[in-house]
Amino acid sequence: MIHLTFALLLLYYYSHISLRLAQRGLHDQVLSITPKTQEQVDVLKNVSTQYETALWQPASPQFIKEETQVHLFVPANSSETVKDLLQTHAITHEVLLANANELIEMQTRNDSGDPRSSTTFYERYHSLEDVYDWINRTQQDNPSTVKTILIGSSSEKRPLYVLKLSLNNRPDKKAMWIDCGIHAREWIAPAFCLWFVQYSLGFYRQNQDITHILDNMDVYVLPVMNPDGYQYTWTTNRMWRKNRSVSKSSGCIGVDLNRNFDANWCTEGASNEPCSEIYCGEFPESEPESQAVADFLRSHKDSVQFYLSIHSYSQMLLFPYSCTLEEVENHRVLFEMAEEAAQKIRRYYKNTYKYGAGAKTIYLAPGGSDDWAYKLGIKYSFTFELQDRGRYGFLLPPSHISRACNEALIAVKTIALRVVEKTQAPTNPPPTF
Ligand code: 9B3
Ligand code: ZN
Ligand code: ZN
Repeated sequence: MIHLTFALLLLYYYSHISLRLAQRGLHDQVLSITPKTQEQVDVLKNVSTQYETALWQPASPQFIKEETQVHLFVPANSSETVKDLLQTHAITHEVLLANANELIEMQTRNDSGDPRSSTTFYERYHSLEDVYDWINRTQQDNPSTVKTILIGSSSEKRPLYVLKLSLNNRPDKKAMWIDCGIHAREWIAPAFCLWFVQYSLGFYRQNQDITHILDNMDVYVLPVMNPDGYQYTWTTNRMWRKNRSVSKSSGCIGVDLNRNFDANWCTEGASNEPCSEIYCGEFPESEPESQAVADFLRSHKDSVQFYLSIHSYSQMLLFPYSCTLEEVENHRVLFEMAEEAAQKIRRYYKNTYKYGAGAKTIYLAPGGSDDWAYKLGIKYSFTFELQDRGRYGFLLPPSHISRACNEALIAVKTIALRVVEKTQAPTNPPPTF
């Protein structure tokens, strides 16, 4: 009896402690902070580099400026220190996500597929192992239309597989390329690549638009361009962005693959500091992942007309250039394509996407894959930033996957149809919208 009372007392005592810890924000949290003065900007730059935080937005502390929102992931163990520091400098913050751990748990739950769960495979996030398994199954189940092509391997020697969807054998067929998951923590991106493949295979000859697209173009899909980083976000650090190659000089890990391409490489908007989140690498294409993609596209540049790279978050349809404020020669055409795609998303999904040249719409940033592909000669080149605009950020709940992918899909179809229209005289009449 005494023991039971004691145990109950203990239980009572500890439940109060954990309640108090929770109230003081001792979960991993995401804060939204808008610095008002240069001093506050400097404090934030310090906080985001010195503490165990992860900057969600902007991509690097160098872009923090007055009157623009900063989204900062703050792990529980730094929470008090960071909040005290903000308070000392009279910096106000809002809590965007009060309990990030809960969301992370939600995203990795029942990955292997509980047969009783009501969501489909495509409405969940998948571990790297599951993605590889899915690639295998997809190819085996569609032997006449899907091929897997090994284009290279990652720095930790994981294979980089591209799926080639070829729904008919017309001669001299053009092609489009989609890559997902350059950045490890942007989980909605690989989810979109899987979604797109499944939709293409399932709705060919059902949906007029996808039929017209696939009749005129083969599709190359790289579901995870950065498998090492993706794996690392599942096992160790959900907020990891770069790949996992080791820098000899500093011991820091990771190159930002979207700063490693040969397009005004490592100029303003990238960093030559290996510990930075936007480290450009030792030289252009120094990383096996970017080199594999660049080699593949170089050897297929005559057929590939449309390049697309999927990222998150912030809801933007971007096209070159990001690496300079100069306009590309076909700026007007790309702008109109993005505009039409954004209008469709607004009409069908009541959601807003910004669109425009990267440098003017998001930030000046060199070394990106879309700019490089454009310079290679792929004149229809885009980067999509999918949902959301910061409510959940990189931790978009699985229940949002379907909407996020469907709206991106409508944008892809809209642009792909225009590319088909512009790059070949169609043998079928083009579809009516
Ligand atoms: C960046 C560059 Cl360098 C580019 N060419 N196109 C898009 C972006 C934005 C993404 C990035 O790498 O920072 C957003 Se996550
Ligand atoms: Zn990204
Ligand atoms: Zn992004």
